[in-house]
Amino acid sequence: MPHITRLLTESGSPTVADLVTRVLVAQPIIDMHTHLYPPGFGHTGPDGLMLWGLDDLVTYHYLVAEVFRAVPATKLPYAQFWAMSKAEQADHIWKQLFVERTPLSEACRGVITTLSKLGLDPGVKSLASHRQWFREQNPNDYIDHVMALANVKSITMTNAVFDDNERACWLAGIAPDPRFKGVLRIDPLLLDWPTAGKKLSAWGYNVEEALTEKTIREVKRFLNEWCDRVQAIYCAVSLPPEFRESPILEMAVLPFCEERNIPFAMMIGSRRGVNPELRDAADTGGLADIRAVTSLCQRFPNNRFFVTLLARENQHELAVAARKFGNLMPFGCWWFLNNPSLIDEITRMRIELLGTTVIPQHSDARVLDQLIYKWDHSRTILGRVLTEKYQDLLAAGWPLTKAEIERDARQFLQDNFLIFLGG
Ligand code: HDL
Ligand code: ZN
Repeated sequence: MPHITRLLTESGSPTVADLVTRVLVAQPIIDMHTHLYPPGFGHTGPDGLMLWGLDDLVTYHYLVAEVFRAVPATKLPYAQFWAMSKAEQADHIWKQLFVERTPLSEACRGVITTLSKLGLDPGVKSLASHRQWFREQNPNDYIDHVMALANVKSITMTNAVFDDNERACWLAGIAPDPRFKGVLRIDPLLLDWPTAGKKLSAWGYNVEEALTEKTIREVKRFLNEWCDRVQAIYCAVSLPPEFRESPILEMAVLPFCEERNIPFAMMIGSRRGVNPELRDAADTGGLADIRAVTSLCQRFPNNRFFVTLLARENQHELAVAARKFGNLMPFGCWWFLNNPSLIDEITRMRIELLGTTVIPQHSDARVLDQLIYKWDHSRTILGRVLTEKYQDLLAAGWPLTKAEIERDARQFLQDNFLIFLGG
């Protein structure tokens, strides 16, 4: 009996695609990079860090950028848009991108998928009819509901310690929420050490601009105290395309991460604020230099590096670099790459070069509800790519089993992350 026939007979699936889909849907996910927060960080009003529900979903910064293409600032000035209430902004976006135009973009389709999966009619002309349903949701229970719908078992946060609002929350005392894991995000420390150093001094760390032994010791104390406070499972930074090296990274951060035995995540390629009027949507991306990554992997063999790059053109060399360094873990299709055509291309390339030893996706969700669509869409694409790869393997004579497909799904969607965390 041909292997494919045995596989399908044993699994009771009519096709390989059906079997792969069922296995991926059933596999709980550990989402290794999001901007989500539990309710304790505030879940309403302009300072609430937990974004959730209809108006946050529709005013996602990706959609803000897109609506200013449909109605340019010459017609609706940025200041006039930002003066609107969040509901008024959402109504404007809904009218322009979902009623006057077909919601074909990935960010638009995501809202449609989310509403449909929540059991709400995505074809409404006005959002008003859905607002009552969201008002009836309890934010804490809603987190469980969304995680169940998305089959996400753990949400990894991005805890920006240099953000005054978030830092104040932590200093006021935040009860840990087992559904959320902390990550210490330290962009200013690497991007503008002189300014960051002054803040550390104000916070009671005895540092000076010169990277003296005392300063390095105090920077490590800062990192240690905040990793304890947020219970960070790794440290992270987003770096511009021009990033080549950083003394503070090499003298303080990486030695600290090695001593604490936690990975360091570098997200390289973000060019901040090209259009500041768009606020969170102000940024664009650029080509990074893979040598900045390989140099660190080579010179810091006892450190572990999660790396994601923002330029499509960097993806192949990142995958090749990962063949050279076991302490390099490529992850996700980040930001402007988180679109079906590019997720397909990148995932296919990574599996062909690295097999099951990568982390194919993170959601980067900023609004809780987005977990539903970001993972539904990514599971579909991962399933399509894996189906093709399994069919190729079966054609080569491999006696593929359902248990192997389940093991692979577990590695891709949780174990590769957990194992790399533990070192
Ligand atoms: O720096 C980052 O972590 C990026 O993901 C930015 O937050 C970006 O604005 C974003 O949300 N991308 O999806
Ligand atoms: Zn992010």
